[in-house]
Amino acid sequence: MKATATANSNIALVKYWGKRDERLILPQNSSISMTLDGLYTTTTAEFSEKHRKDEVTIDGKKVAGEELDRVVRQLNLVRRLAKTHLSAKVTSKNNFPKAAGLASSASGFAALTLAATKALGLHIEKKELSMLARQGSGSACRSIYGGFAEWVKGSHHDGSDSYAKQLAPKEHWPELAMIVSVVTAEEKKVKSRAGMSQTVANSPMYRAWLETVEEDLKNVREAIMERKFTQLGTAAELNALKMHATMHTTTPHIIYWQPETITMMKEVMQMHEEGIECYFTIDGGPQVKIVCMDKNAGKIAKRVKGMAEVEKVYVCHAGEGARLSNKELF
Ligand code: 2P0
Repeated sequence: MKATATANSNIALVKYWGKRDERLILPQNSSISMTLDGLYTTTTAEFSEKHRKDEVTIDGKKVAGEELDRVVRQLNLVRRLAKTHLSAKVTSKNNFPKAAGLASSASGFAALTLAATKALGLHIEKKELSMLARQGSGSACRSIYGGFAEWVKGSHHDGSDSYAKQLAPKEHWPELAMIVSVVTAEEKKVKSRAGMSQTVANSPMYRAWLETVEEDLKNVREAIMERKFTQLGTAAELNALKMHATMHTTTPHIIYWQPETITMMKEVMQMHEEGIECYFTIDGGPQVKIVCMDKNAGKIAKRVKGMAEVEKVYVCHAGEGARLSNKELF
């Protein structure tokens, strides 16, 4: 009745931005991501009569309110499948700052879903596991897989065809790197969930996002399969800027960028001009992630570490999918 799982965070190269069903977490568009080796969450879940109610601790702090409700909802999904009413104790640890635009909800809900299903003795195929994880947090469905994953948006109302699948394992492209820099580790004020919903409701750019995202998906999918770095970086950078354009033009506007974010984007452009080919991508937060080839990763990381704006740098490559672990947290 107790299990531990680790899942890595993932960064989208074509972003998930907008839902068509908020309860089931069904997206407006498909998305493609790279699972990162350097950023991960480990979660232990135990179901037992001795727990009177669900108790959740993340990074040493007991969680309450909306954060607790989201975990309890996910536990309820798993309990329903296992036909049990047992309460759970859940302890989770991230090796990076959470809720700062580094996809902690992706690794967090992927690890939670795997640990909870295993603890209750359920044997679930990856596709189904990704659909379960999706209902905790959309991007979590992609963290079930290592390497490169696509979350296929699906069209059914019940979400039965909205799941992630692997495009290529991590061994497919070890020469690709992603440098994740942290410019401010503060938790963000507008969560992605609220930002996304408001953008769909009133950004005049949202229609353009949907009209052009299929092209980005095609370019990024092909770039991954054929290991075409320039095509990958160009398409991913454009896609991130388009997503932020929808946020900048929603009312009230959402601007996740900090002055440090712009400085970092300019630095990436400068390095690129100097002949160090690299591209940026940015999610629901101020952090800039740099896509580059491994041969340049050391040089780029050194430049970035030297910037006053940057607090921390993680040099990542494609990482593993969600997996069971024997390192129990309690
Ligand atoms: C992504 N993001 O594809 C996009 C890009 C943020 C920007 O997935 O409401 O925490 O839990 O489904 O997964 C962040 O959104 O949102 C996200 P919910 P989630 O990575």
